[in-house]
Amino acid sequence: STKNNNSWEEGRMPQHHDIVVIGAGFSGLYAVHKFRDELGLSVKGFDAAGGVGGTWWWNRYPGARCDIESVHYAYSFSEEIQKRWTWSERFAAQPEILSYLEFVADTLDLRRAFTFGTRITSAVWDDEDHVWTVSTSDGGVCTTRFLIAASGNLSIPKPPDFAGLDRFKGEVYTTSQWPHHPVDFTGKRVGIIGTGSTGIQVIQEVAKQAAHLTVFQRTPNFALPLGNESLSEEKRRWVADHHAEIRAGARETFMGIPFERPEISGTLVPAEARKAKYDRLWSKGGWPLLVSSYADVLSSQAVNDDVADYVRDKIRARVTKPGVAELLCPTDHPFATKRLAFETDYFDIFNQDNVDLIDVRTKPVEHLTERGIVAGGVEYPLDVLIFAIGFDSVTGPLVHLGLVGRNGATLAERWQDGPRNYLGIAMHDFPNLFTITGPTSAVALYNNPLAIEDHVDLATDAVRYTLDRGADMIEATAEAEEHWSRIVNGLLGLTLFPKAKSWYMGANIDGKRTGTYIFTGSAQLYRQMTAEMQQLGYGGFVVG
Ligand code: N01
Repeated sequence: STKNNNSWEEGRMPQHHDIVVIGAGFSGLYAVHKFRDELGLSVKGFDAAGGVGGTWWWNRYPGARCDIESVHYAYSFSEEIQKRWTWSERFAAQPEILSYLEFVADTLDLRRAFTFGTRITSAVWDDEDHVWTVSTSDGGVCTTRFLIAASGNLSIPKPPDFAGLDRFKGEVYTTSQWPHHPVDFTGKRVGIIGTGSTGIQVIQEVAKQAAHLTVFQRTPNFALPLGNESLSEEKRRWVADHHAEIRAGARETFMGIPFERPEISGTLVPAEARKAKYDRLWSKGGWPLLVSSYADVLSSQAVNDDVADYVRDKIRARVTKPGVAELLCPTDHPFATKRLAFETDYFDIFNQDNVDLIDVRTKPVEHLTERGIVAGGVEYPLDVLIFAIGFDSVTGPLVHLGLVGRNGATLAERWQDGPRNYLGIAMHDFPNLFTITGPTSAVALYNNPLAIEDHVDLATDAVRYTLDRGADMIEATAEAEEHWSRIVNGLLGLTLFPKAKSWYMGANIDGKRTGTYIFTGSAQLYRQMTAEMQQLGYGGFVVG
């Protein structure tokens, strides 16, 4: 495969590395550190972005913020990093998280491992030499013994496919490809398509500035109060100094955040007590209403309906424009089966005179004109159009790498009927490849920095295990894949998640097969299963 490559034709052997890491976000940075600084291997990293940060490099839209508390949305592996960094808010905004990742990269001297502004165009397995041949968008080629895909779950934007988009004369932005200069909405008529986590964040900011905002909503989402606040100097210091204590036991919980965890079913609790509990959890802000309410909130329709009713009543209490509150109440999917969104004044902004909500289920977007959007036969004139329409999630980032495994098997073909792998991180016929946060690994419902550390630790251990045995190849067996897929399908089947048309289910992209994309067991269960696999001497893998 390398023989067609330019550098090969010029008679130069492609450069060889022990490890190639794809991505310089939370995953890729930690992977470089582990493989280079702990295992002492030669490591080369690539990222399409202009710098480190991954999702936090790309998603610079106004309002971008993490909805996991800053103390938890951080690495845990280094006591020094935990102590030296302080967070200014309970929930950090994008610029601060990006600065944090830059700080980590500098502290550990990680930037020099990477070539930025460079995409992987293909990676082809060589079954004779047991190496991957990696080609990049700058025309480069290299070989590597092990390939670490740290390309994230939400890094391939869903392309907007609205008729007439090229005719529109106004400004067009996609939230995940936001420009690096500030965008001024003052005096402008802005339209936003998409009301997921991203849309809900950007809408709140634009509504404060724009002359007029039109929100084109297809599906209303459950959005809970975030409860953000800035942290005093004293609190910041305290949090940094007590990091370990605050996070103790986090990995042994459902989401990797030490929330109180109920053991009881909501069906066993009288209505009044349920309401009192919801009130208490609601006032905490963030995830507790989901994670700390009842053990069966994601598996019992009745329990889920009860929480959903509670949230809908909260929406109705805030939205005063006639008819608008009902349009903002989610009714087509159970609570939290689409990823929860979080807000501060999202529902209130719809009471403003300069904000309109258009329901594109009853008034579908027909096309764009030079002046704006035509929906339901009405033209909405716009100066600015913002797409917050999501991603080809979970599998998209891996399929886009152009992976070709043994015997020319492409990942795109292999996953036509949905992803198949072992423990979410390895695949049969794709040896020496580790997919950090891969499909069906514990990540969508597991606090990502900890999930990432777990997956990278596992990949590092697998490589060490292989090399320690004098071997140069490790591969998941087809039987292990089969076994894993029965487990993850079974777990998903116990939940209400299949009832939503969500990215969790692969249902947000036309033509994509819906199915099991996420691990719906707990972080704790996933960790137990991977630990058991390791104790069995890499059970389900062949090392050779
Ligand atoms: O994307 P989404 P996102 N016409 O897919 C709508 C993470 N995140 O970027 O639901 C009209 O959730 C679509 O409508 P529908 C988080 O994991 C985290 O918002 O398909 N509308 C939906 O409303 C999150 O889940 C933070 O009917 C169209 C929206 O666009 C994930 O990223 C912040 C449409 C897409 O919602 C993705 O969130 C932000 C069409 N043709 C994001 N196509 C944190 O705080 C799509 N839509 C950590």
